[in-house]
Amino acid sequence: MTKDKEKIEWYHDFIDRDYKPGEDEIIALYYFDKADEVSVDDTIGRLASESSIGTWTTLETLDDRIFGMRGRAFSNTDDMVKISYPLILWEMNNVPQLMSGIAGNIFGMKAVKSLRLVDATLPLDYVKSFKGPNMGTEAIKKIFKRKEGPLLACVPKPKIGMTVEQHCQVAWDAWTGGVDLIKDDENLTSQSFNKFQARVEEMAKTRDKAEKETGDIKDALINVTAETKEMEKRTKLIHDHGFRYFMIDVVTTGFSAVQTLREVAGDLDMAIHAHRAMHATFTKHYTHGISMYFLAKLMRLIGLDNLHIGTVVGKLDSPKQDVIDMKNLLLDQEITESDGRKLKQSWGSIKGTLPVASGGLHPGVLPEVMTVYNTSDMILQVGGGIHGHPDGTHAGAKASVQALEAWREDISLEDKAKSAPELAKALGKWGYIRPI
Ligand code: RUB
Ligand code: CA
Repeated sequence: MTKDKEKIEWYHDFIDRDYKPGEDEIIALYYFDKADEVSVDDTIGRLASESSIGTWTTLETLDDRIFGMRGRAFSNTDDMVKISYPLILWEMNNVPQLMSGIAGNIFGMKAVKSLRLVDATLPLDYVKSFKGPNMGTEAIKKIFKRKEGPLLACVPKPKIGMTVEQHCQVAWDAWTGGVDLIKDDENLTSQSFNKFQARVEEMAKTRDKAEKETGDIKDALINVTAETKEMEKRTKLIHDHGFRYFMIDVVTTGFSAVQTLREVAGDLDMAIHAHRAMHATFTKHYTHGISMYFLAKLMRLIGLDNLHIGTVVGKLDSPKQDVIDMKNLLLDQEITESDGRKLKQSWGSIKGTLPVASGGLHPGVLPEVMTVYNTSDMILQVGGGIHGHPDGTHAGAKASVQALEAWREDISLEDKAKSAPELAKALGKWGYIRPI
């Protein structure tokens, strides 16, 4: 520990390249673009210091015990660094506190022009303090009584503006066309034209009718996004109307609210659908922010049952390797390190989270998405690709189901279309376009 009183800076005391972190430590991986006026060591020392016990100057209040808790930059290149943190720094079952540390002040330091939290290994002792998903991948069996997925969801479009009556008509058309889940869009909550309680009540009636009509189990992803106490009330209302899922915009509501609603989901034995609207404000650029990969890790940890992770072929950013990495992160129990992309992670007994492919999908690209995901433990969400069908929502839903049948039967969409007129019409309008 630094005893030199004249010395002001002690950042380099947070660098220890001989250090071998224990299995019980959190290890964070950052990309950084350092400021011109500092060295790489100045930078990584600052990152390890400000994210753990340190500040800009040596302290008379520091003792060896506290110094022993410091973050240590133990491995780095000119733009990547791994920092280890003893578990004592972190409160169990408290994601906001974790992020205030490893994604807090350091992002604002003058020492970095840009900074990105790429991933962090969370030790099993920390992971075990969280519940994980209430159902996750088991929902396919538990709710839909099916041995395997994928589940097919549909979001009514126009995304907001429809009355409850119009919303339920679209839901009926999609449900009876073969869709399993009707998903509210991320910015539909309880506006004057579509009040939450009325939507829940009418959707329950529509669901019951659709189940009778089709003989299939139907559910909905009704968006509870609001202030936290209000979300608890809305979730209970959804539960009281017989739905097993509810939806939260997890980024705009925040980690604390999501942890609260995870408790509610456990009490009511429900499953949570996580929409990630606003994530791209900090995940999009690979030189700054927090990776979607690490956000996905936090969502499985807290216990979301479904999470949007991208389509590769659709309208929203979703590079193929990222989607595959996240799909594996959400479904597998053991993750291995891939240099610069992701760190190792054990999940213990935490259930898997169902990955959701959504955004610009239509029947012409569904088999391609299934090939990328290479698992039936997933959910496909199609909005415009159903409601934009030339013959309307019901035909659009049937065309999506037919495209999935083609994938299962391992035949081309053209061949399937010969006996599937709705699919033929969908291919006639959209072909195999990849919308941007
Ligand atoms: C998709 C949609 C979802 C996006 C969100 O509608 O409404 O909000 O999938 O993006 P459509 P992501 O099927 O009409 O494009 O899934 O990447 O979070
Ligand atoms: Ca949407």
